[in-house]
Amino acid sequence: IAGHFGYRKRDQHIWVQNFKLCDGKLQSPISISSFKSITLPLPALEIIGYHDFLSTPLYLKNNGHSVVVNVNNHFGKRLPYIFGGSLDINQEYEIDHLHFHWGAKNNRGSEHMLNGIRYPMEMHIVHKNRIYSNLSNALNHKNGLVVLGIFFQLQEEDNKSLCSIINHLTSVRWINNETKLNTSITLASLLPKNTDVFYSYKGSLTTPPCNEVVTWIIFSMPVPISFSQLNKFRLLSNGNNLIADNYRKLQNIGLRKVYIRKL
Ligand code: SG4
Ligand code: ZN
Repeated sequence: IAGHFGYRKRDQHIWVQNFKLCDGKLQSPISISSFKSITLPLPALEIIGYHDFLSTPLYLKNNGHSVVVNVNNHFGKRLPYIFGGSLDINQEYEIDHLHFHWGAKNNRGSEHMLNGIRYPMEMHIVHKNRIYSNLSNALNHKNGLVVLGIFFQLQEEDNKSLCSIINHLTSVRWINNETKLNTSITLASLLPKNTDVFYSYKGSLTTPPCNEVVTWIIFSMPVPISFSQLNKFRLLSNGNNLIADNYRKLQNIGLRKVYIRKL
């Protein structure tokens, strides 16, 4: 969708020259602080179909900016979707794809920061409003997308739930490489154990064209990943450079409010 853009400091500075929206007032990512967030008595986020195995074949692709698992629509089967929480009543958002942002070093990689912490990786599960026919149409509407943000935290042991994806990373080392996963996955296995506590705010795509159409939902609890698993993401390349450090610099919160749902 976006064409060429880079993540180095001098590259990020010129995003706005080619993509005017990147200069807006509702940009992402931001630094989130639990103290500065507004507690709301929000209902739980309803997460439907996340325990079902995704329809196969599932494709893993290196698009030069990230590695993406595309979720395809399967005739007769409803895509996993979300509603409730901080989302407008009666609006349902169905999954489109998921992708990752990671660092070359353990002290960086996540796009959002939470209470001063930058995690080594952040996963985005991108959902589009069911009223729009596809992702590019949704990008033209303020209520077009909801992205779930999930932080990863290093631990000693492998996270078994990530194996089906990580085992295939060597097959998508180079830009535009695509491979079929040989086992299906459930989205539930990729979520934190606890999804009751989350932050929500109005923002944008964190990449060009930076459309301000995203309701962000960031889970407070991180998901574990081992050092050796994270290292496999770090080998991915866009042809000229490693993809690692594919996170956008923090954007101003401005007049926005960040809400938190607690138990
Ligand atoms: C990544 O580059 C994805 O590969 C893109 O997905 C995604 O664009 C982009 O990030 C921005 O998404 O959740 N980080 S983000 O704000 O979802 C879109 C595809 O190009 C439009 C499919
Ligand atoms: Zn993302």
